[in-house]
Amino acid sequence: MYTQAIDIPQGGKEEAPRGPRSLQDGEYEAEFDARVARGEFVEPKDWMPEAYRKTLVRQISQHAHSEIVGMLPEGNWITRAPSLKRKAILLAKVQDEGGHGMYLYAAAETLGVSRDELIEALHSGKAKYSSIFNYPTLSWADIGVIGWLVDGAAIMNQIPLCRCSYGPYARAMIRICKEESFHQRQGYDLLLTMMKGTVEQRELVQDAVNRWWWPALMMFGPHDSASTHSGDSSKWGIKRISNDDLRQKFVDATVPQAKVLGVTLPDPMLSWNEARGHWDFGPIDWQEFWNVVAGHGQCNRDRLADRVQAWEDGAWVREAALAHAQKQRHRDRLAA
Ligand code: FAQ
Repeated sequence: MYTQAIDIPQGGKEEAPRGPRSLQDGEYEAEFDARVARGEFVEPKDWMPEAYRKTLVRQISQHAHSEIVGMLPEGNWITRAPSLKRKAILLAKVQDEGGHGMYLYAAAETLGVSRDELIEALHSGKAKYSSIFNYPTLSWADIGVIGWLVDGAAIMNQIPLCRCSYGPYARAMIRICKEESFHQRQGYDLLLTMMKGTVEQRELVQDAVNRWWWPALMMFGPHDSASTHSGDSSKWGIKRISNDDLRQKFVDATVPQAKVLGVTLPDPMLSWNEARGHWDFGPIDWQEFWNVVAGHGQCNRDRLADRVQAWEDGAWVREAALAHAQKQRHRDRLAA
C-alpha cells in the first residue's frame, strides 16, 4: 500500500540485480553515463546502475524522514504562538513540511521501494534523518531561528538538487524550494520583530542563535574529505556542489543577515578573508555531529518515539482509507 511504483520488491524476496551483468548491460551503463554528462534527466523506467538507484533511495528517503521528523520541534510551539497571525503562519509551515515529506516519499517510491519499507526503516532506527532535528526548541525565538538558519541552510543545500539527474527528485525539489523560501522569510521576519521589542526578547533571540548556529552548519554533512558518498553522487549528477562549498556559501550569505538583525554569531574566529573573498569560520565540533548522527543527541529518542506513536495513532485513518477505497471499487464494479 501507499506506493506509486509498479514493480515493488517486497521484503524477504531476493532483489533482481540491476547492475551490468553482460556486454549489453555495459553498453547501457555507457549510455547512462553519457546521458548524465549531457545533463539529461534519468526517469523511473530508464535503465540505471543499481548503486545509483540505492544511493537515491537512501538520500531521498532520508530527506523525506527529515521533513517529517522536522515537523516535531516546531509543531511543539503551535499552541504557544504569541498571536493568531503567528499561529496561522506556523501551522501553514509545519503543514508544508509534511507535504514535502509526501512528495519525497512518492519520488523514492518511483525507484521500486514501498512506503511501508521506508517508514519501517525510520521507525527501527535503520534510516537516518537530519541531525538538526535532534535539538530542542526552548523558546519562541527558536521558531524564528529555525526559519532563518535551518530553512536557510536547507534552501542552500536544496537549490542545486533542483538540477539533480533524477527527474522525480529534481521536480519535487523545485516546489519544495519555493515553499522553503517562504519559511526562511517568515523566520527572519519573526526575529526582526523580536529584535525591535524588549531587552528580554532580544536576549531570547541571541540565545537561540547561539544554540542553533553550529548545528545549522553541520546540516551540510561532514567535511568533503570524510564524505563517503560525495564521489559517486557528484559523478552521477546527484550532488552538484560539495558539502564544504555549500557550507561556505551559507556562511557568506548569513553573516550580513546577522548584522542587519543585530545579533552576534557565536564564532570568535569569524572574519572576512579578502584573499579568498569568503568569511573564514572556526572549526566544527565533528564529534558532536557524529554523536547526534549515531542517535545520541539531546532529542533523538523522543523524536523517534513521537513518530512511532503518531504512526500507531494514525492506524485507524489508514484502515478507514483502505476500506473506503475497497467500497468504491466494489460500487464501480457493480455499476459497470
Ligand atoms: N544529518 O557522504 P555524506 C530541512 C550522513 S530538510 C544526519 O556527505 P551525502 C527542511 C549521511 O547520510 C534537511 N546524517 O552523505 C526543514 C551519510 O550516512 P549514510 C535534510 C548526515 O548523502 C526545515 C554520512 O553522514 N536535507 O531541513 C548528515 O552525500 C525546517 C556521510 O555523509 C536533506 O536531506 C546530517 N546533517 O550528503 C524541515 C537534503 N549529513 O547514509 C523542517 C538532501 C550527512 O551513509 C523544518 N540530502 N549525514 O549512513 C543531501 O543533500 C545529502 O544527503 C547531504 C549529505 C548533503 C545531507
